[in-house]
Amino acid sequence: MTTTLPAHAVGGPDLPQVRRVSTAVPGPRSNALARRRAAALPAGLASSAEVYVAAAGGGVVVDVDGNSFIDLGSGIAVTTVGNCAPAVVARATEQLRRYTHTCFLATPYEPYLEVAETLDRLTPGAFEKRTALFNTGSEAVENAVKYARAATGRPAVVVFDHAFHGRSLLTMTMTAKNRPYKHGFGPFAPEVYRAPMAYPYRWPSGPEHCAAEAFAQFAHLIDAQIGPDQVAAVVVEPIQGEGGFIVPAAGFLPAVAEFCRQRGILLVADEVQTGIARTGAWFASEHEALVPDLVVTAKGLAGGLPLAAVTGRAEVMDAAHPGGIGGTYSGNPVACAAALGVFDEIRRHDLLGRAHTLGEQMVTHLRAIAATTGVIGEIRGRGAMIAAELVHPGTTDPHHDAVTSVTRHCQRHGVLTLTAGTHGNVLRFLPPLSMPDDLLTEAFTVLGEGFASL
Ligand code: PLZ
Repeated sequence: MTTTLPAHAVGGPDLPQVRRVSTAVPGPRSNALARRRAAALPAGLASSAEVYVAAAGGGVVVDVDGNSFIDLGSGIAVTTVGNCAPAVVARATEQLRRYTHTCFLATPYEPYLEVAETLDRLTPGAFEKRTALFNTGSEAVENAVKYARAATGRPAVVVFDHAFHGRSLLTMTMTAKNRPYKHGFGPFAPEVYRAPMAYPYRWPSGPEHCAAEAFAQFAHLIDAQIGPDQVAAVVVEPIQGEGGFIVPAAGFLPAVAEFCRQRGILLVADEVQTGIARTGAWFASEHEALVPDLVVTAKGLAGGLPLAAVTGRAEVMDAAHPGGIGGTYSGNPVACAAALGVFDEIRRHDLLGRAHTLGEQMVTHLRAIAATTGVIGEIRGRGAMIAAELVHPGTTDPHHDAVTSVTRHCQRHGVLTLTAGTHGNVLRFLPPLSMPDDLLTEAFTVLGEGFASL
């Protein structure tokens, strides 16, 4: 049985930009697909929404029952330039007609070079750089560690509390949270060490001590416990994504960077969630003038096609021997063409500026909601990467149930949101930058009603 799609099931910005819920959520067609799913897919694959997609574009996702949802998730920070963005569709379509794959390791092609040249130019740092392409964020993080080990000859990797770096063996090990990511999947990879994150809202002695104390503990871990000459790399998200949009206390990341520089430890910025215009800069590292040795990108890079990259200092990237790095699909030509379309869209529509504007609007809406409820402990983030951490009123105790109930309210009323945080108590907002102002306002009105109904 195949579900018949609604007639308007063509995505992109021409999709009617409306919120419309005309069935129960999920509707009958989504329910039919859910029954097929239960019989065909394993339980370990979970989805946060119960509706199945027919088309998406601009600021909406339309489901197979014809309901139109305002999208505050962008497929987990991927469709930053909008779903089916015109330049992405045009470039990818043209590429699909030429060749779909040759394998860059077998017969190379120009679109790969163009993506690499662009990232070499755009990433922080005036030095000579190189870029290698991969398929997923996990794969790229894993390869960044391979480069760092090859270049330094050292084994250890230092990561932080609340980090998310992926689901492969090494990157699952680097990820902090046990459930759902690690539970039952060990043993884990060796030589991964974890330092506290400078998380101002939850720093025990108060936010004003956060940067200095977190840095002291980080330095102690490396200098006293691991040994600085054993550490290949420190891998850090400039704003932690899955961890709950934690913006490290000001000054912490620059101190970490200087510490690494003095000890020959490579600084790897995992910009998989923050990179490519999301925070109002090409890279979130720029907000604190951080110049990482290696930058990892994925998600927003190719507008929804699987593409990831490691960009870094030429001498580090050239340390891995010829043939030591690769993969059958890495840097697929259709995904590369899509990435070139993403760069076009960002420039053409000043999406860095748009990320700032959307972010300011979201913060304003959230502050208004916070004034009417006791459960918003903190509003934080940068650009179009904004979150609200929910707590039991009058405390900082995580309020997971409030997140679940607001999320459910939003979904039933035509707004798709995502959650995050080690305690699952963070609502995160990642609208596509193609979101019209009025739709964003409408989404936050629905969100406010969700809070009011708690
Ligand atoms: N690094 C900073 O945010 C992916 C995870 C979804 P992949 N985040 C979404 C899930 O539950 O698996 C992510 C990230 C950061 C690495 C990754 C991993 O990227 O493309 O999912 O492998």
